[in-house]
Formats: sequence, structure tokens, C-alpha cells
Amino acid sequence: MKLYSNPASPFARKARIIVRELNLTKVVEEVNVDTRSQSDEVRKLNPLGKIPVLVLNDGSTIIDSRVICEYLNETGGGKFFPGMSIWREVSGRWKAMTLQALGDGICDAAVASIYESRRPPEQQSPAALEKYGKAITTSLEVLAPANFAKTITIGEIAVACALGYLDFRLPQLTWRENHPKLRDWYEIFAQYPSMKDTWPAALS
Ligand SMILES: N[C@@H](CCC(=O)N[C@@H](CS)C(=O)NCC(=O)O)C(=O)O
Repeated sequence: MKLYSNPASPFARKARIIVRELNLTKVVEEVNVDTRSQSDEVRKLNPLGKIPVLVLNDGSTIIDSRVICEYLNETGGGKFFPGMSIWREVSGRWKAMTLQALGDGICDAAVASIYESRRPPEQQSPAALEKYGKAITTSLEVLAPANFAKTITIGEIAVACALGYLDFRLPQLTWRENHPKLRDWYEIFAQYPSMKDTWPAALS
């Protein structure tokens, strides 16, 4: 399988963490692509022009990090998506999926805000930037590590990737100052080898 990704993408990072946690590194080859300079190539893989994209050995393609992560979890026999059956741990499953949606939503707002700030100053929308900023700060306020799962799920992975992305692209937010509990939780989570091995970096 080929995982088209980029070391700067917080969405691809979730999948790259799962690849490492489930020892799938020998069956999943990571291919770096740049969505800016290789946008035509990326659109051939995913009509939306976004990464990550997973291409299976038979040539079929899976898009969107949530779908890719669930496929990798199933392939590797993981437990990052609790309660796959409606008869078991149903609440755990929806909690994990909702936490993932919140972590991904922070990334959506952060990525959109970065794209907006790269536009020529006269074309930037202060209202849009304010909206993205509010989405990030309000979401951080509701993230309470006391409610996180004891066994790591896709939800905690998504939140950790979001916080890592804020450090990487929006360090001026200094999110730790207002969220000491989240800071303490992240400090421990960030020590996982799979987190260290997927630290965000700009694609050169
Ligand atoms: N919902 C998608 C979001 C993916 C996404 O926004 N990826 C960004 C990179 S961080 C991208 O490919 N952006 C290229 C573009 O929008 O042109 C997912 O979870 O996979």
C-alpha cells in the first residue's frame, strides 16, 4: 500500500502514527507529496486535491484521514476505534469519533487560516481569519483531558496531532498558557515514539 502524505500535514500524521503503532511500516510505503507544487498529481489521486490518500495494492484508492485511519486500524487489528459492533462499547466509539472530529476541526481551521494568511495582504479576509481563530480557541476550551479515554483512541491521536500542528504553524497562539491540563497531557503523549517519529516538518 502507498500512503501519500506530507510531514507537515496533521491529518496525514494520524495515519502515520497508526502505521507505526500497528507495525505496518513494512506494508505501507509513505510517499511525500506537496499539495502546492504537485497539485495536478495530487488531484489525479484524489479529485479533492487533498492528502492523505491511501492506494491499496489492487490500485483502489481510499481518501480522507478518517476513512484511511479506520482502514489501517482494521488491517492492523488495532483498537483505536473502540466498539466496532453496535453491541459493544457503543458510547466509547461515538466519544472517540467525536473527539476525532473536534481534533480534525481544529486542524481544518488552522490549515484554512494558514492558507488565508499566505494570500496577498489586500486579498486576506480579517473576518475569515477571526472565524478560524475563534473555532480554534473555543475548541481548545472544551478539550478536557480528564474525559479522555484511558486506552488511546483515534480521538486522542487527532487531538495530539492538532496541538502539534498549532505548535508548528501557529506558535503565536501560545495555547499552553490558558490550558495547563491539556499541556500536561500533551507533554506525556508527545513522548510516544510514533509521535516523535512523525514530528511536523516542512517538505523541502
Ligand atoms: N478532511 C481531510 C482534510 C485533508 C486536508 O485538508 N489536507 C490538507 C493538507 S494538511 C491538504 O491536502 N490541502 C491541500 C489543499 O487544500 O489544496 C482529511 O481528514 O483527510
